[in-house]
Amino acid sequence: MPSQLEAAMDALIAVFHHYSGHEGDKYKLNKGELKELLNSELNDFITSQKDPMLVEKIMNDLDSNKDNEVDFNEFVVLVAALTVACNDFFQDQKKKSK
Ligand SMILES: [Ca+2]
Ligand SMILES: [Ca+2]
Repeated sequence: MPSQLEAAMDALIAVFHHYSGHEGDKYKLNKGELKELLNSELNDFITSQKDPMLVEKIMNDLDSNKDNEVDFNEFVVLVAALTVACNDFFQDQKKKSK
């Protein structure tokens, strides 16, 4: 049995490759693939931002080597940032409920 963290890491890799394999480079997300991933996997986050340019902005922010694709290294930066934001949110909620 993998630990919870190992299962989460496996899931992260599986999700990335599920979308990155659709077009072009199998190991990178182009803008269309990134959009699909965000809409399917992070729909609450995307809709909460109410920003039609959000995918473009995320793409620009993440694509640190400027090849117009998001590789796994770039993708984990997004996941880490969102995870930190979620953790902050839960800590705030906990403080408020005390
Ligand atoms: Ca691809
Ligand atoms: Ca890139």
